[in-house]
Amino acid sequence: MSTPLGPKAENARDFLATDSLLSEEEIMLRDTVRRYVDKEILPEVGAWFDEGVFPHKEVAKTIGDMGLLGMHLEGYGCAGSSAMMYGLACAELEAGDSGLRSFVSVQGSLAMFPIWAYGSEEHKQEWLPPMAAGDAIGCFGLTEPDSGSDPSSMRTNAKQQPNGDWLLNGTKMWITNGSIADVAVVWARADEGIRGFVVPTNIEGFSAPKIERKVSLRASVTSELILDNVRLPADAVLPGVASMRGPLSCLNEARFGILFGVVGAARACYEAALNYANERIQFGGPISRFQLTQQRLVDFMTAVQQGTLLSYHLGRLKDQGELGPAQVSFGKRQNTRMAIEVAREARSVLGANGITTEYPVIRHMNNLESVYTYEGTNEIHTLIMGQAITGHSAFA
Ligand code: TGC
Ligand code: FAD
Repeated sequence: MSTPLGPKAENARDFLATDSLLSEEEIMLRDTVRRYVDKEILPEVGAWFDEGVFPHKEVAKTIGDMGLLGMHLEGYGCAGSSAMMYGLACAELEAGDSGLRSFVSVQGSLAMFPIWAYGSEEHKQEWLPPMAAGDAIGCFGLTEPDSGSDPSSMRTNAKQQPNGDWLLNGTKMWITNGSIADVAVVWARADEGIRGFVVPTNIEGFSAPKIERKVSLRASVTSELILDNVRLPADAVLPGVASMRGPLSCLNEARFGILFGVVGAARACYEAALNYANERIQFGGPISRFQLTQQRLVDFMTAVQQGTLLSYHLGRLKDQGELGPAQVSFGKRQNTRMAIEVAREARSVLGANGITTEYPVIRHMNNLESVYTYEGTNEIHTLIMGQAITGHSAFA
């Protein structure tokens, strides 16, 4: 029987031959990350999820050596890759686990990016090279217990003392990498506006208790940050920004990685369902021969391919310097919704086996609940896009 696929589409993974939209260099990077995830992450990550652990030191060192930390930044030990390459890496990492992609997003886009974009030369020299190498870990403190979707209502405050020192007080909540971080970029309200602070986590008055009992992103560390009269020198403030534009611009970077990443998670769920359906025998043959199963598999494949095309388009726009924040919201919202729907439905293709972490699908499904909420919830991105097309802000 002749193949239903065109000459360039190698298999069910790439039905529309989307690889033809990538350069050789991009494919090489993508395949390197894919091999790393297949060899070193997938055999272990189910157990990490079960046990609620993330071996951050080993992982940070390996992916630092691979040049994936802060890879889209220039200089200071960073790889200076294109946005497209960063996105492709995120997709492969998240095909392993959203916790792994989260680690890379937070390190590169939320902790390194503000230091790179708004920090002093001393901040950059001190922190970026070890963070790029995976020798120092960063976190990003914006959300608070009473300030999630509306971060401009934050209460954490920074008061400058007569000698120039800053005194920070407040609590940050749901902070990825919080209790494993060497440095925290903390956003706080100062007299002149919202400021970012570079806080070494071994400083007196700083603590980061781990948040337990999560059933999502279990292979990722999530923490509270408590700032109890943390005294910082005058030069701990990021000099380059003094408004909500600071933290919100970092979110553009991380949301961009997510809109690629979740396609990797969806692809992993689709492929797990396809493989399972081809192997699982019921009524005397594989369940993949049933029309209803084929419809589900085709729906998954279609959704993943559409998500891939969307991510590549937005990646190219970003590399041309033409990607706006509302377009990032389009990608984050649409691809996350797509991934969570694929994961939920793929889980059911695996029947009872689908409820165990022997298979990756329910792990991805649970992880994607966090991804749906963090970096701007589905509703917040809907309203950002609503404002872009109507001109009316629903936040006012
Ligand atoms: P608004 O009054 O609209 O703007 C305030 C200032 O910010 C500027 N701005 C942006 N700049 C760059 N990029 C963007 N996307 C920007 N959006 C706004 C704006 O121009 C203005 O600048 P200036 O210089 O005039 O002062 O802001 P608002 O307070 O009304 O907020 C709007 C809203 C709701 C969209 C924003 O607050 C929002 O995005 N909320 C969602 C919060 C969120 O996403 N939090 C994420 C926390 S970090 C996280 O979840 C990490 S998960 C990590 C992992 O991957 O593991
Ligand atoms: P809320 O803002 O209270 O929202 C609750 C519900 O109300 C949501 O459905 C929301 O969409 C809806 N809602 C709110 N406002 C509106 C509106 N105007 N219109 C319609 N509906 C609305 N934060 C950090 O700063 N750094 C991190 O590293 C970080 N890591 C995270 C890791 C994990 C695993 C998780 C789960 C969260 C993390 N966050 C982090 C926090 C995350 O960004 C927030 O959870 C998110 O912004 C939503 O805030 P919230 O949970 O307080 O929900």
